[in-house]
Amino acid sequence: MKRVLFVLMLIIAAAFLAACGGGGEEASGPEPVSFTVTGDDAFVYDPASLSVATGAEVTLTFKNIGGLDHNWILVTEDTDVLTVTDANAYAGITAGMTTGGTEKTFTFTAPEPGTYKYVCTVAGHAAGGMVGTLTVTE
Ligand SMILES: [Cu+2]
Repeated sequence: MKRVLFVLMLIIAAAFLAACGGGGEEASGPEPVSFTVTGDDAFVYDPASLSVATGAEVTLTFKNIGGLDHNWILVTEDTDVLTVTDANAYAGITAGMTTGGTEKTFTFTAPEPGTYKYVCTVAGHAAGGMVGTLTVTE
């Protein structure tokens, strides 16, 4: 009888260890992502929409393929893009002013889930259509 109990305890212990060891493959968070967005003198961002999981580390390259200055700043969805300045960048997420033919690469952590906009703050550019959408998912 004692032996049966001992074997039973061994089986329970083995099952317990197996259950605990199984968690090793679990991801620790969302995968990091890299985006390249171009901006041009027709006031077009390409792509004009991006999607990323909240908490993901984002490496963004903003490539100014025009001749004018352009930039890429993140703002909340309800921001009036016609009056926005670099100082309004959500959580300081901005490429900064980027001269024609140059690019800037920077990283940020994807914010809380929701819809955000990215916009060029050079006078007249957002009005001309230089606005994109960043969707942050759960
Ligand atoms: Cu611009």
